[in-house]
Amino acid sequence: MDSRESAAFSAETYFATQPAPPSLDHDRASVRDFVLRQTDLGNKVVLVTSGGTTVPLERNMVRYLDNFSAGTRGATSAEYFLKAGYAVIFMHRQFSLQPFSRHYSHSTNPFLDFLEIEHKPSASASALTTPEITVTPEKRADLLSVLTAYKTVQREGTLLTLSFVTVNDYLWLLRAVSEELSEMRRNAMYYLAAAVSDFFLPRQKMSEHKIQSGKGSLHIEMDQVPKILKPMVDEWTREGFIVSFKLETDPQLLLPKCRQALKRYGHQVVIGNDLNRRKFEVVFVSTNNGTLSESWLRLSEDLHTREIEEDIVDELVRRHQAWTNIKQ
Ligand code: PAZ
Repeated sequence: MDSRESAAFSAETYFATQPAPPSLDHDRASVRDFVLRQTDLGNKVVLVTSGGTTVPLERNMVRYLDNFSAGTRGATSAEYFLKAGYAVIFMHRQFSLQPFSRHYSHSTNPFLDFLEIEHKPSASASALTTPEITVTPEKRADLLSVLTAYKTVQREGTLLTLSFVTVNDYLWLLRAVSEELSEMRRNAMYYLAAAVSDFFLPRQKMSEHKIQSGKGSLHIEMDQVPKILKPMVDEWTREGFIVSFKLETDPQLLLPKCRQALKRYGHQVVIGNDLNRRKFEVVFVSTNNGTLSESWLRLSEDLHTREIEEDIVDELVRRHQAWTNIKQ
């Protein structure tokens, strides 16, 4: 296959030529069980994708390209969807942020700093004191609220967590999860917040072993990752409510790119965000009776303790409700 041919991989060619990850059947079965259970319980289900995908450069991988994303958007949104009564399939990049534990990330808020060792006096004055672990008093209220929500979700079984690393893992898993979730028809939402690589190296072009540095500079020609929103809308999901994200760094490009995506794929909502403003400003682009509608959602500066994902999720829950009310 020469590079010009392969530059236009369709989704069909992609899945016919790239290998499925070994965990795929197991993950698909767990999604099937989850969907059945949530259907019985009468819950709506949202698939949240989160974190960045990698592109390995070698089969025995030493080096890879990575995509920017800490997984904050996905992990935070998943929590608000759970709070709104949704069951959540959280499909995230391995080791990126996760709902609930994200509050105690080891780098920004190390949980060990929340704990104290107390030496309680023993019954007999001569015996050694017994050390006990307690929570720092000023951290207790926050921890209790996160822990209560976490335990409730665990007890109710409303969160299923799956992981990916490479863009190949992501594509195979996304297709499998979407097909299983499509059983829920309009009660399913797809919230695609992961940062997915646009280019990849097909397995057939990958060096088997570590690329050697002796030959001077490195030239790699990558192929384009297929635009999977098209088959997702047309084939993998049935009447599901699909929300994609568009990240740009040039503010002039943000709206045109969102409009283009909506027009090209015909799904329900594109949420645009600028890299440097994404924590306090996003734009919803959708169509209303064939007319393009754009609405900005901004956190005002005095609300810096609020998370924008709470407002994003509120708005989507409202729109999804309207979507489920539409009679076919
Ligand atoms: O994970 P994070 O909070 O650091 O970043 C979230 C995001 C910017 C990756 C997400 O909001 C997004 O825009 N995802 C889609 C990226 C894309 O255009 O492919």
